[in-house]
Amino acid sequence: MKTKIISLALVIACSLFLLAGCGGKSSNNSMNPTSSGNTPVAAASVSIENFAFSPATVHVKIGGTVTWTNKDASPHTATDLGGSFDSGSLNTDQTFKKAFSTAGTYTYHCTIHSMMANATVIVGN
Ligand SMILES: [Cu+2]
Repeated sequence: MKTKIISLALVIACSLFLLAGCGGKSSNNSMNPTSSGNTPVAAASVSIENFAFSPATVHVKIGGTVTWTNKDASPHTATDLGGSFDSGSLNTDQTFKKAFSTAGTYTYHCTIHSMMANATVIVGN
């Protein structure tokens, strides 16, 4: 009987957590008007916050850098689907910096959370 109540509490806690994650994600994307600007920058920053990459798209010059910072309590990764970079697991406030010398569009995701997908780094002058 006691175990049943504990499992039920766990299920409810998990559902609340998922809902909170989704809410944070959707409200976050509209907050960054500079995200997908057409002008490439020499250095871009991406914060990983509320289970989302913010901004989801950055545009850097060839040779430019992108720095990711994990602002969540949960660990995250920034992992290129094409294999050209992988931050490994970043804990709270840890950063990962990558220089891009080849033009292209790099789509990356978090290997820990499948819903954190389709973020991009666009490299080109
Ligand atoms: Cu993650």
